[in-house]
Amino acid sequence: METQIQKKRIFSGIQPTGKLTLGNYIGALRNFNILQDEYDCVYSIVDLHALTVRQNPTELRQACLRTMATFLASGLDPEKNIIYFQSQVAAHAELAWVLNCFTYMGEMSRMTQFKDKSAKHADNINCGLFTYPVLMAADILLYQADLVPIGADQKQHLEICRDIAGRFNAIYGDVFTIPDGYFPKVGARVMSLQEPTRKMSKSDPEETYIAMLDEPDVIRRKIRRAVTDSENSVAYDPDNRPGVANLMSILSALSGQTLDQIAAEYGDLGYGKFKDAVADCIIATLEPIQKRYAEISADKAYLQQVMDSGRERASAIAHRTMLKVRKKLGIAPWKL
Ligand code: ATP
Ligand code: LTN
Repeated sequence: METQIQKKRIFSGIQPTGKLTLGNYIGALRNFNILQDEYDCVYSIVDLHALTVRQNPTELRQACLRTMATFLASGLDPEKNIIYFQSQVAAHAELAWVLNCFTYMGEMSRMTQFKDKSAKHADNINCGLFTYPVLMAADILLYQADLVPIGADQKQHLEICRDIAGRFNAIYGDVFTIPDGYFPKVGARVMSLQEPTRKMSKSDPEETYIAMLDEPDVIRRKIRRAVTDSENSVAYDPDNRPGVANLMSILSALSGQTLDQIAAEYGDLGYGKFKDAVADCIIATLEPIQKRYAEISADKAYLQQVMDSGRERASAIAHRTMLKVRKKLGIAPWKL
């Protein structure tokens, strides 16, 4: 008899806010591609998380479709991976409520993303922003994920997810799989091109990030203008020379060269030549993705089909977890 080996499950999410950046690609999307053969993968476009910041409905809709098309263009196969919109599976909001009742205010107020985002949106520090990590925990736990590919900025959120799951399991038995993080070896935190001590973020101004869909001349211009220093030598010293270190990490992540090899090759050639090499490498990586993006985003019927099938397959898994959770908690449906 043929024995089927159960693959381990991966879950990750990306917010449909703005344009996906090179940071999202190196920190997350590229790993999604590497992992798709070995694991059973579920990738969510987390539109409910995006609502923690005020959104324009038309722009949100466009960003949702753009994100889905970028996932597919980057090489994710919708047959092998479940790709879907978070808001289409009601169980996310349902489990988030349950987990809210197992999470402490003190835990949430320590979250650095909450502190950063509250400073950025001081006029709208809403409860959703505060409990954002609980919804993220619900995302992951609903699918019983073993591994979560994310950038370094999400480490703290994953730890909270593990804590909440452990707390729930300690009371009710083995309900949730406790997930591990999966981080890129290089490029887990791609930094802003203008303020290289802050992470590159798609909700910051244009010149601080490379968008995955930026045209080659835009990429060249942004890299040329990237903040470095006055030393004019290429050496890896992230504490004292974060701008150069960031460009070196980007080149290393995309080309496969080590930081030492990059320092040896570009050490004394000057920043001009080094920056050209970084821009060339980014353009060569993104160009094929951009070509596929143009084809895929024009094919609305295909996008609709991926969206519908993703919703159905995701719902089936989420439903099974929710039945288990409901039974443990003592809430309906019961058999009378
Ligand atoms: P926003 O600026 O809207 O908060 P973001 O750019 O941080 O968004 P997310 O959708 O929140 O992007 O993140 C999607 C994934 O990309 C996460 O796994 C996150 O860790 C990763 N990621 C985001 N920014 C970077 C970065 N600068 N370097 C590496 N990984 C990143
Ligand atoms: N919080 C993440 C996005 C996100 C996510 C998830 C990532 C929401 N749900 C589940 C991994 C797993 C962010 O802000 N980057």
